[in-house]
Amino acid sequence: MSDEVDVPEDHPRYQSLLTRHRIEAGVEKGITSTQGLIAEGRGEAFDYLLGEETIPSADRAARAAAAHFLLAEHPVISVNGNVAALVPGEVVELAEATDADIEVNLFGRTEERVRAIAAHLREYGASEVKGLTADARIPGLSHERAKVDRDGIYDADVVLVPLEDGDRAEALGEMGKTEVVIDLNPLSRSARVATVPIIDNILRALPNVARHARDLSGSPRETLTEIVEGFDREGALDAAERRLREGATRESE
Ligand code: PTJ
Repeated sequence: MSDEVDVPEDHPRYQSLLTRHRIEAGVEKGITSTQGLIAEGRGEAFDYLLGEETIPSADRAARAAAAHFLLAEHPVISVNGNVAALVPGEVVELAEATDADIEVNLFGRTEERVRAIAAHLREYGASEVKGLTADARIPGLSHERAKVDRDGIYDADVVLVPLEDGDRAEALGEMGKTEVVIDLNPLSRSARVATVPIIDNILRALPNVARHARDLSGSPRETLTEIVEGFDREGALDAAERRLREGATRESE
């Protein structure tokens, strides 16, 4: 997508300018909310401090997430307006690599925006996108993110929850689901309660989970279970927070 922005790829801020451009284009296309612009700025600040790279603990988290997805009976990738704008092709790729469903779930939910996001994901190759039926609710949530499809997130055993600092991950946990969270902020509410917090930019994290899923596909269930059980969630959160506070000075990431 190098022709998306009018700056050379070797520009030091190329990735961040490209990201901003995608979010802006998402707002213009009616898939991203204006709040999404603010969320993007917040994420960018954390990525700057993180060194705009995947730290080793985030890579281990991505591998554990891939193992969870491959072990799952019914994995679902939840998509909001920022995710749809930033990584539509990567969402479809991960869904294909792990046989997962894709479901649109929005904080600022309007039927029009759910439909626009579903159409956008289909343009990138998604065969089916859930989220329009919204015939079930996540118990304990009063806002629009509670609305889910009965045969989608409601029925899922593993849910990928990217880019939301909120209470849905905790409510999904209370339903007995495993949540994989992608968020650049290790202090976000969602990251703090996740079974697997991946503290990384979604632009790097999603392709990384898909790559691990492809590497691990065909592995025996015992191998996948060992990866899942060996993952240290507290350690991953601590390592990311240390990187943010101290920079790349430690080897224990
Ligand atoms: O499309 P909707 O209506 O569902 O609304 C979505 C937004 C993102 C607007 C809504 O969920 C929101 O307001 O989110 P917050 O509370 O700002 O949280 C977004 C989180 O995502 C923050 O913790 C950011 O650090 C993080 N974040 C932002 N961009 C990225 C990111 N994490 C990973 N990769 C990014 N590119």
